[in-house]
Amino acid sequence: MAFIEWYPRGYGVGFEVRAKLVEKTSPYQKIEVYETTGFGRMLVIDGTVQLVEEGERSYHEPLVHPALLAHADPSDVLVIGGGDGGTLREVLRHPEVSRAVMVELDPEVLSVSKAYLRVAPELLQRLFADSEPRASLRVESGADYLERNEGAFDAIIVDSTDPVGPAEALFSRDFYQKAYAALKRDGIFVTQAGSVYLFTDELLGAHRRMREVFDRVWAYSFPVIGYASPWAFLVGVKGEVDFERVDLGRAASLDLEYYDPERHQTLFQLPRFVRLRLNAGS
Ligand code: AG3
Repeated sequence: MAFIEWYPRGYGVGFEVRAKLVEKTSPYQKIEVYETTGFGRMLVIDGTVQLVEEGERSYHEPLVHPALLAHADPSDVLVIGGGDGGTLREVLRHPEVSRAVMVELDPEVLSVSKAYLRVAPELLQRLFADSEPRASLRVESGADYLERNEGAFDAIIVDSTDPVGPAEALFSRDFYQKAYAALKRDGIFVTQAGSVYLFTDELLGAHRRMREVFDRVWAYSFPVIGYASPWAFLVGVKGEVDFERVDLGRAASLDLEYYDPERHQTLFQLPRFVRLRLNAGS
């Protein structure tokens, strides 16, 4: 048996699966967990692969660590989405982080993740019990939360689904403006931004809108296990944060598996036509 996620133009990314462990339909989306034969359990939302247990770090590391290592002192961090807990787990590996907030829209993603995924089960448990000393959970829309928290965060990390349905708003100019306002004077924003080859137009659109809002914007990519790779990420900064430099001293104690801070520049390697289109803003 196989599960295949179909991308545009008949491009599929598939896994051999043994069984479907759960399927739930929330008011927002359909959530499924499969047992794969080679990569542990797999979380699927609305037919799109969110993670495989044995490979999720290839997404969570490049989403979280470049941004936090580029910021001089990321003490207040906001995660929007990321209900499986993997992003927050990586955030909390930074001792500089004194307060992290995860804002997830769909409580069903949280409970399915806690019950079925071995990504961050204890962390989710502690969040539910409000007993995680450095982190807290809010179940609501990220945009609403941002509006009430101007100037509050050093870093904002968006771990969303694709820009259709419930996550579409997280790629709008209006949302980027709210995120910019929720950053402190010097702050960094990072978001997953889709498949470089298969969602190129979406990537370019998000990049263009971010450039209208942030002081500086960078696009980068990483090969993620389970997605149509390379996968794109977009960073926007406010004030004095240079995303081309990361703190290698702080990086050394993180013991990373995928993202290589010593080779930070390789993140910026993009296919030439994509780089040219990003630069041209079209
Ligand atoms: N967030 C989803 C990234 C987008 C995946 N898209 C796709 N497969 N079409 C991942 C959640 C992990 N914390």
